[in-house]
Amino acid sequence: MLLCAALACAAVSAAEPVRVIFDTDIGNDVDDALALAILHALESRAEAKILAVTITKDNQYAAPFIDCVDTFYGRPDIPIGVVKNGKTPEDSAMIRVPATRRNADGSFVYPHRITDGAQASDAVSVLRSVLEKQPDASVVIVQVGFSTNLARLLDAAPDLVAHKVRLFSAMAGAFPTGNPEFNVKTDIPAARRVFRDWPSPIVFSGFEIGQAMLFPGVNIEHDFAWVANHPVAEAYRNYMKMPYDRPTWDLTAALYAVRGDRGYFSLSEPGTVDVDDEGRTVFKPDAKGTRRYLILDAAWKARTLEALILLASQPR
Ligand SMILES: [Ca+2]
Repeated sequence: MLLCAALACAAVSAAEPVRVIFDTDIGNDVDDALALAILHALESRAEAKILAVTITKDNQYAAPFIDCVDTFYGRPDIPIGVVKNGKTPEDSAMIRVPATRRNADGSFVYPHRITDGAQASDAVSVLRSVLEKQPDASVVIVQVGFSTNLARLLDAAPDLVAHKVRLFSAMAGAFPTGNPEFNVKTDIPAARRVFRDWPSPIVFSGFEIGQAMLFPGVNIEHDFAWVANHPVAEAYRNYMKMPYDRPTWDLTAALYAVRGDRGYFSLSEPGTVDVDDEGRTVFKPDAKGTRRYLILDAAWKARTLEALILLASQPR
């Protein structure tokens, strides 16, 4: 009797998967690809549900690469939206090589349907149509690139954002102070708009968090070897000369978005975040503020990094 009661209790209290939208500048650094792998692993564990992937790197191979990864994990129907007239159009081998590599018979090594970003829908349209279908206060946005898409969404549909989004998990800035960080300084007006006006709480993973935990390049060769061709491992090999270790910036924002209650990080006091003209994030403590930043406790660092490595390389 007691056992049945306990099981019934566990069944009804099982958490719903976290509804995630992943907004990425995929192609500018390899941590975006590892972060997407983590979200897929968390979806396989029924902890997350990837509602859409939207892209802020305005390059033709960004959407095809995302399509490769989503299809690789068995989820080819996740909506993909691309920025129009966006930042950083530069070529990137980490997305171009996996998205174009073919087998001897001419088929793609990583099957995908979008072969040019021009075929994909506009990111703001995708964000709107996906959010409209979600319950109120249910969606977590993981933004690991520039704020271009989310600033445009906030301009276009502020009420939709206010109703549907529960949390905004951003890899951006440096805390409590630091140099202008790439994701912020690449689109300063958009970052300023989002970090000042976004209606839900925002939790920042600053530059210093990912910098303190390096993804070991050796794990790319060992832990992803369960399959002959892995699009994320291939992206890693094409980003820089192997072997190299790389900061886990975007991975930390993805992990926090889904497992925010697992003690991988602690949180700063609440406050406000403004962006100065050089792209620095300026945090001001404020008891009524809704912005916080992650703090990495030394005692938890090894455990948190191990979670990132295991989830990123988890077999599908
Ligand atoms: Ca990124």
